Amino acid sequence: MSTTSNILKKLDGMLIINGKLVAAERSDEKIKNPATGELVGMVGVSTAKEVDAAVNAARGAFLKWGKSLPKNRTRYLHRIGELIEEDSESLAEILTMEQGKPLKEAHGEILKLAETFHFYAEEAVRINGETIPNDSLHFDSIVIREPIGVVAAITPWNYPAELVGWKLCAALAAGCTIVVKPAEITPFTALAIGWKCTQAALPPGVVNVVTGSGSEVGQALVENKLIDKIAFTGSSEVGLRIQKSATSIKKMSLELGGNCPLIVTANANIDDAVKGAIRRSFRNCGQICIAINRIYVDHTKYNEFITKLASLTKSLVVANGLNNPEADLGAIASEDSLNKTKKHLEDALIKGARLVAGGSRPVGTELQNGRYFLPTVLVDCNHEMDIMKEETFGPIVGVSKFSELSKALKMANDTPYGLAAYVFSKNIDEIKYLSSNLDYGNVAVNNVDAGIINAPYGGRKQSGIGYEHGREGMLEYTNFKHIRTKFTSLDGG
Ligand code: TAP
Repeated sequence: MSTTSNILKKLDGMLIINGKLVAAERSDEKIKNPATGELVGMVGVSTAKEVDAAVNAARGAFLKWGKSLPKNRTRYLHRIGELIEEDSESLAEILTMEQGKPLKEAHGEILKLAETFHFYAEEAVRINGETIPNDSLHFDSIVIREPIGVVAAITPWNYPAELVGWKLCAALAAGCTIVVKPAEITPFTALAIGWKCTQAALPPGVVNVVTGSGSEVGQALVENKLIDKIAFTGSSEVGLRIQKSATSIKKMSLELGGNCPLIVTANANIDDAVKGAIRRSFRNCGQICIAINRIYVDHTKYNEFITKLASLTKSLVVANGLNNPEADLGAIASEDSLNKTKKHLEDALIKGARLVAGGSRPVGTELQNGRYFLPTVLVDCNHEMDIMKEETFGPIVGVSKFSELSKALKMANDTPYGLAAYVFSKNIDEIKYLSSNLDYGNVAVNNVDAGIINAPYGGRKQSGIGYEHGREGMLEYTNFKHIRTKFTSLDGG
């Protein structure tokens, strides 16, 4: 039996509570491979008692972990990172089997997860405080940072490794303990990460994983009074529900949806812009919060851009990501994403858009049982169309032309979201104008990789509150404490 099947067998129907894999009381939830419809495994539907056990374990573990030496936390985080690297191929297979993305991409995600462990291992020893000037020499004020306590991490299915890792690593580095609730359709990657933590002999209770639906298990965590912070990534709709439904005061970071624009100016390198658009519209089948949903192209470059975009899109390979590790697109993870893609396509066509690539399921018997859709490009779009206003979270993009840069900027900002925006231009004044005025937490210029692990990453407006990545991502798991001390002067001053 392969290592991957061994790991899956070990995790089947399990939860991770207090440092142990424990069989869930109820484990009748089927996880199916979106590329084939085959069963990947059975997963636990945690009961209220199991959720409480996980939270209590994290609460108990916090007493020691929160006071542990930062350099010890560094050692554990590096060790887990190493274990993940050692098993990266099997972990990537598990990710592809439950999520559908091509194996090469899944492997890249697992390696980035390991990098996150190493990054926060180093940050753990840099939680510095401050000294504050007082109005008398007899007083000293210092401000220190202390870990918040117990964190509930609620994560989506599109990046099942990285989105757990950003929370888990930053929380542990800061001295918090954690209960992770991954998305119902991609639980095994999170369980495998939790299992790696137990293999690294992390003290029991520091990392716990419960599985089951958001409305029951996620909501139970939100309402649990022993949880000090909710670290959530998911849709704006669920983020708002979580914010409204907490029954006690808790810290929250909410990393939510996006509707990200790309502006291609008259001074852009069109080949680079097309390549960027392809990568950020169709990678992971467009199921990424920073996906390019809508593109605005200067009228002088419009025909060249759409011709090249359509041609390159048609050349992309859609395949079962396990058998074709290098495919450009794998299966779509969620039925909802597929349905929304079709709905946005239909809506745009009715309202006058032109279809220049994709628009249907790919053909081929190998793909017939999977959830697939061809990467799709719609041109001549406008803001009457849902595709230009709502996040699709599928392999489709809308393109529109503009004649004045100020109008392109206005359209790009015409959204309740504020996660990421993209610009292609070789003109320094255009770059300054757009990067200063785009109302987004992340702006990428002449590239489409808006996030790096050592820079803060977060949205504004309906895209959320709080930051992940970087030192800022770790400080989200700390509280300030001001300590003001009065001294009696020994020198008579
Ligand atoms: P959601 O449906 O919002 O689900 C996210 C998580 O919340 C899942 O674990 C879900 O559980 C859980 N959940 C659902 N209802 C809940 C409730 N009432 N209380 C507590 N938890 C609840 O999002 P999704 O469909 O998985 O992911 C796609 C969305 O995530 C997109 O909008 C995307 O833009 C956003 N996203 C944002 C970012 C950043 S960094 N801003 C990154 C990735 C994705 P179940 O799925 O098990 O029901």
